[in-house]
Amino acid sequence: MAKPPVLQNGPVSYSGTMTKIDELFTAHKLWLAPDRLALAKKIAPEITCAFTSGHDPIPNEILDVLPNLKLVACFGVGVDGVNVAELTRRGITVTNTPDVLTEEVADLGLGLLLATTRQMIKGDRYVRSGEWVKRGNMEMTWSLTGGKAIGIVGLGRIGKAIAKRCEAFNLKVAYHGRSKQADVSYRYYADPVELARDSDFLMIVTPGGPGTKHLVNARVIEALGPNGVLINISRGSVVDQAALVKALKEKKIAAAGLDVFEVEPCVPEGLADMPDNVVLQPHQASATHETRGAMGDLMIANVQAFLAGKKPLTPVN
Ligand code: 8YV
Repeated sequence: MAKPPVLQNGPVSYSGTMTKIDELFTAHKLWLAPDRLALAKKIAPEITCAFTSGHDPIPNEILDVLPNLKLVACFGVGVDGVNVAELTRRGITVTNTPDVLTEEVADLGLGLLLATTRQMIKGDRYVRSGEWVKRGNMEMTWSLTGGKAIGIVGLGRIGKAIAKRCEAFNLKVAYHGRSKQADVSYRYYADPVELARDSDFLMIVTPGGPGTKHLVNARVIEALGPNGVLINISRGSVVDQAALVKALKEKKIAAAGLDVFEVEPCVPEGLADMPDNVVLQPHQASATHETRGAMGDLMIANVQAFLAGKKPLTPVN
């Protein structure tokens, strides 16, 4: 039986999924085409579905020549990089891959909190460089436990999974979001500045996009205080990166652990040249074989459901 045709806007960040797409579909790979518009026009009559990562939108000039496109399936839970409003206006359903990555991302969030607060990456360098032999024990770090307070910015599925892990670390959990959630017992803060003021650690988990751009601004960062630790596993756009660098350099906060950046994969020198109190990760919170495989399977399942005349599994619009 012929493999159904789909448009693949760009590669997704798991090779197993790329292989599966080629096994199951006749995938027209737009990003490899010498003339993307010409390819789109040529395949337009047969294209009803497209795959894309959550980071790169399908250009409007391409959408204009795909009148039969009805579903865009994204690889990732965050779709701030995809033009959802435009796709909705055109009557195109957008799907993402929630839930299958929740625990993985929460694990990395706690791992980054631990690694940053206890300076584990610095410790690794300290041993490898011979400093331990030369200088003896590394200087003390900060405690993560003992009833310290963590503020979670964005108590969604991932935020709640992080909160559960924080309770196991005896951390007092509070959160900020658009509104108070009736079904959680954690203290709610309508103002992120006040949440930061009352927290030792600030964990940024909220979705990216225009509504959260620089939500964590200089005032929020400085309210965290000189012993404060900021962790960002959401989107680089949520934190004012220049303000963060300034606060770190001026020791207005103690440390930061970052898995996401305003312009990836570019990391400003200001962050890269503070190895002792800044831990950097290459946007890898969901990057395990198990989780990226599950994300790819869910993305594919959305397209298969649509092609079988059923409702997509995880629509966002
Ligand atoms: C992406 C992510 O899937 O799910 C998200 O929103 O940020 C990641 O898990 C990854 O960047 C691959 O595009």
